[in-house]
Amino acid sequence: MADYTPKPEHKFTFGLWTVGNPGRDPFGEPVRQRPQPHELVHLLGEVGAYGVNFHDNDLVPIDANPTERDQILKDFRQALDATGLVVPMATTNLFADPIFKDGAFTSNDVRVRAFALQKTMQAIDLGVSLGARTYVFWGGREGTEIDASKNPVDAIKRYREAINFLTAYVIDQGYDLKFALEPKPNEPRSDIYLPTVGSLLAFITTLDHPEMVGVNPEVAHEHMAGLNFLHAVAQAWEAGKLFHIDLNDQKFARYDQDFRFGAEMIKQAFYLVKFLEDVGYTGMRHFDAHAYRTEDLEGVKDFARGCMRTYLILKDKAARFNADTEIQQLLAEINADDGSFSFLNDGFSPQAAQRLREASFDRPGLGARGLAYERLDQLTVEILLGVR
Ligand code: DIG
Ligand code: MN
Ligand code: MN
Repeated sequence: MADYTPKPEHKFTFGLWTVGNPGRDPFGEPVRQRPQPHELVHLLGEVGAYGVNFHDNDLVPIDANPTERDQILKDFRQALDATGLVVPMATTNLFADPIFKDGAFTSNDVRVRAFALQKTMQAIDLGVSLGARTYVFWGGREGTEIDASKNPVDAIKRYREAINFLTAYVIDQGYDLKFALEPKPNEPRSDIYLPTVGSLLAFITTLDHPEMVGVNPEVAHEHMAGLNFLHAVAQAWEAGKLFHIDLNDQKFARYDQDFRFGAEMIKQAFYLVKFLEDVGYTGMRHFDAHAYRTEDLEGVKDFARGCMRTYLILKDKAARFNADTEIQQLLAEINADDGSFSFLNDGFSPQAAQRLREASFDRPGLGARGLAYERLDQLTVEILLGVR
């Protein structure tokens, strides 16, 4: 029987806000106690995680006094030492406090924008002090309910100014830190700016230091937009911008469900794991998800174990797919190339254009060609069903 036990080399990480989620939702009060940060580190150590991430205020409450802060950080560091967990990523909570009700970096109030920058600088310092090398920006409140309130061009410019200011701050501090921008199309705002991976990849090219900035795609968020998550991740990877990834699951056309990885759309989860493993993605496998509201603390541990176990099972399925001779034979046939158009491999040249003009094609024959995708997909499904 294959071993699906999580190990440090798998780089599975969770945010404090995931396993610490008390189960509140818009229609109900918390159903679980929120453990202390150091207790959550021990919980993650118990289930076999590699690392733990946090928003500044997941770790240090926004109104904590210096004594409380010092104690929290002392306990947190002791738990990291005791469990061996690391802190690969940190981020700022720029969405919970009422001050951010109309945005943080894109707020119409310059005082709010300035406060958001100050808070983020302090949170970057905190994250770096605990070992973070990746810094995530999720602009949950950077959006609108009414577009009369804000010119979207101003909003984009303000977001750019904030990221430019903060990359310059990181350079000035000499931090070894990269930024990963996380898109989401809506919720909590009716519409959120820069809503998809594609939007952010375009935005990054307009920054002062684009080399420091990548994306943090989340399964649920691209699904909320009705998009193919694998395609979004592949474009980010191909652009050298897949700096982090938020794994979870989600029914299409629903609110942000942040379900356990693989809980809803197992085939999409398989293609994602296959991609990450095939291309040799070396980043964190971060689960930005939380347990069902029905669960107690033991259920939260089941949730965390399930995220990691499903990833490892799908990694094993991907290896089976890659080793399946019938599948690989089909793929070889589908992608067969007799080299007769290799003169196009180097792109345009007058010679290539001339040869192309002279080429003839069996258009009806090419149109009639059977591609055996039904067979290929059935074989894929049978691997997932465990009969191959
Ligand atoms: C929500 O999907 C966001 C926040 O939880 C956090 O800022 C980010 C970290 O991965 N994901
Ligand atoms: Mn989400
Ligand atoms: Mn996320």
